[in-house]
Amino acid sequence: GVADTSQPQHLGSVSEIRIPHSLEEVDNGQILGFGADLAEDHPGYRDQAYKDRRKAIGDLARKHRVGQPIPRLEYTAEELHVWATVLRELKDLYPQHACAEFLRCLSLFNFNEHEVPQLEDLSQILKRETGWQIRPVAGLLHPRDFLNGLAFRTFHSTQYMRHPSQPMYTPEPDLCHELLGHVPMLADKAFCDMVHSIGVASLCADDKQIWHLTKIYWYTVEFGVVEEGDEIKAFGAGVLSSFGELEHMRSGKAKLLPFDPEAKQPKMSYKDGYQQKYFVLESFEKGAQQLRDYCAKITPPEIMARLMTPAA
Ligand code: HBI
Ligand code: FE
Repeated sequence: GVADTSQPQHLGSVSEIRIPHSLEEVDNGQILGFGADLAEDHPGYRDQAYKDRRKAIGDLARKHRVGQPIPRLEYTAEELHVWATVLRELKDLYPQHACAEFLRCLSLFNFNEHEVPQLEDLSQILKRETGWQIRPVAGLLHPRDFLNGLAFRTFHSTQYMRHPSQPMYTPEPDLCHELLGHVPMLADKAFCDMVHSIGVASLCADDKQIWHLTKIYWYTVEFGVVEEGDEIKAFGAGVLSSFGELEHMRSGKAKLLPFDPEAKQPKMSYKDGYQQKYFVLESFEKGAQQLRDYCAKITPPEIMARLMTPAA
């Protein structure tokens, strides 16, 4: 899975809040986590060619402007090999463990081992299916900016590949995580409604509320599971991208609790070990309703009226 390096101390103070009125006003340049030099615990730390490549791809994202097509990349044979390895490993897990919505959406994208998908093509498919889009970003984005993007039905996605030495691990978001973990569910309308409410709620949120929303995002979009008949299926990107995490979730060693956005969310555990608690949605429709209600409690009516409209 992906380790989340964001911590509450990175958040700006309440007085600095600027409520964006459009996606253009959402800053996609404030990257947390790894800079161009990476860090000792990053698998690419000693690989200058990898660092240069990652930086060049990040620079394209920094130059990208809303409304422009996302630049197409020519991925190297080595990058393609990483993609193919991760895809092969994960696609065998999906039929048994992923929820029906994930499986239905996955088939829309035609992911295969012969080419690395282009963000622009995936963004077009999302626009058609749910009105969502992808905006490229150079790395782990500040939580406030990342969540604000969701209010404008936009998912900020990295475009570089994880380091080839560890195809099943990355300490930061990378293309495999975004595409195999996040992008499929964004073609499902009820899931999108749920995530959109998290985004709208973030617009006027103070730092404490941003931190609460970050945890809500974590326990749904990253590690969420959903009831399906008398089974529990996964839709969270972090669960679906890790065989060990899937086994752990189903082992009975972890607690399965009903999802409640109003409740205090437990501390996120990351880096070492699996989640101790997973939160179960009754359905995406119910989750969307719960988050809409939460959102309405912290968001002024005029912002609700302007943004909580159906996707075009
Ligand atoms: N940035 N690029 C990127 N991708 C993510 O998945 C991501 C992020 N920033 C923050 C974040 N996810 C979440 O952990 C929450 O802070 C919202
Ligand atoms: Fe993620």
